[in-house]
Amino acid sequence: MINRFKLGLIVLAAAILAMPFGTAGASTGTTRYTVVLAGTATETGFDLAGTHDAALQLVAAAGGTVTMDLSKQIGVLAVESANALFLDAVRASLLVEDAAQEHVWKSIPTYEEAVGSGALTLLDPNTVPGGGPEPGTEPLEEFQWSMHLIRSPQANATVQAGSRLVEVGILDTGIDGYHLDFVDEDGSNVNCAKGRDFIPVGPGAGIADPCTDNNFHGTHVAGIVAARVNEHGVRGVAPNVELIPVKVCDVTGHCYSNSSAAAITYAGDAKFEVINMSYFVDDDQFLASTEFKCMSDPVQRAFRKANERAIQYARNQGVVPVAALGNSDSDLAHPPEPYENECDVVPAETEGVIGVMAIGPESEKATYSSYGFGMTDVASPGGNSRNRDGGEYPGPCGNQVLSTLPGNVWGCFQGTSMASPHAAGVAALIVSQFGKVGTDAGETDVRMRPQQVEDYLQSTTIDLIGAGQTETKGYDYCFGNGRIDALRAVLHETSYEAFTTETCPETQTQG
Ligand SMILES: [Ca+2]
Ligand SMILES: [Ca+2]
Ligand SMILES: [Ca+2]
Repeated sequence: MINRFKLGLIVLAAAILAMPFGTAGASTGTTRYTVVLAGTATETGFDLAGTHDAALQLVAAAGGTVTMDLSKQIGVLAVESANALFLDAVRASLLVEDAAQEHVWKSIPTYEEAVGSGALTLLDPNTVPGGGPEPGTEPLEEFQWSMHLIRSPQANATVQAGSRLVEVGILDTGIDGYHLDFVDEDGSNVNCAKGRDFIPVGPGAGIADPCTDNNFHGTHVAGIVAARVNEHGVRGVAPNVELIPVKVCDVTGHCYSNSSAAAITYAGDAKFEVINMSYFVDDDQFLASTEFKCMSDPVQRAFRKANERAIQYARNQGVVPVAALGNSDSDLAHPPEPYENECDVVPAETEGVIGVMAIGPESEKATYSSYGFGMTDVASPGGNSRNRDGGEYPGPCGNQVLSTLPGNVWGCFQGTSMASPHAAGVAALIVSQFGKVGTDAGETDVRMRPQQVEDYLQSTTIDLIGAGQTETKGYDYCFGNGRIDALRAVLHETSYEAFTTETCPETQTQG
């Protein structure tokens, strides 16, 4: 294990140095496209009405090479082509509903950018509480305000710490599957063999191994869901569930539309119980890419259809999709001019996805967190760096979230990216506690309808009320259904409970 770790660290460092920042193109001379085929979504997949072969012939005749065939599940082809007229050729066919150049966007910083800007701080390994940890707690658990806020240690100790049969797909930059904090006497709870790397060949691809995190983001997210209770580092919300690394974002922090659609589809094929998607668009990098994706724009429409069909497919296969709402402090129900409300943040606003906003240690809205009536489903700890009246939360991370980083390191980071995996972890605890174990094609699986998991998550929250804001009693535009609570969730405790916190920014209208 130690040798493996050292090797991994050296290779990782070399890989990062070799990667130029801000580049995320297709292999030389070719362009990547998303081709959305005409047909009908069904309960089990996508019905092309017998046109599959014709569609493949059409793409080939237009000079395209299919790199990922998702037609059976969602009627989408990922294509590379060097033909400048490829789009004109396929768009002219009735077999094609939409086709566009693939969306690529920068969703997260590189490791160097995050450390350089001070957003990511590494924990000094000597920073352990005076006198050592409390008996029965993890060495760094005292600094994990986020876990205490949602009462996951109590839920784990008294009711449910997660079933190894429950698989949580981490759609991100990969997971350092050899990190000490995922290992106990039963081995690592990161399933590298079931992991997938959907990053296209290119300068940001990094090491093509789902259990090597070429960035840092995926490992931090994964530790929040399921770092083990193993006398190392931290604990996750659901320490005993299985983590599956699925790469959709690369070394440079760019995420790929086709990779996202393929990863969500794969989660459905593999019947993961929960997926976490802590990626979203908040940076204009490509084709005037914006946070909001509009159906009126042909490029954004292809992106949306591919990913929305994938979410629907995955849900039909029993997957609970959980996503970060974004870090631009936007009211997603009232997008700024010139956007209409039909323009969505994808995947957070997609039908069937649990949208998660971020709160700080006092349950206050994190200054950066996006929100919006009908868009926010739950509030979850993501960290909040602004100085509060009461100062910082005690500990090396202050008001940020402490979790795992590649190379047996731990560190502090914040964002709705951190809020979402806390909610995904509670969803995984709910499935572990209330799901039915069954056997499907020789594989043991846990089943619980995604709608029911969502209902359990949302009906056991603690209502958050902005001080003096009567309209934030009950469901509201800012905190959604309220703060997730792991203990109430595993007990299915739905009695009304409320907590009054700071006021939220005014929204234009209610509803
Ligand atoms: Ca641990
Ligand atoms: Ca499963
Ligand atoms: Ca409320």
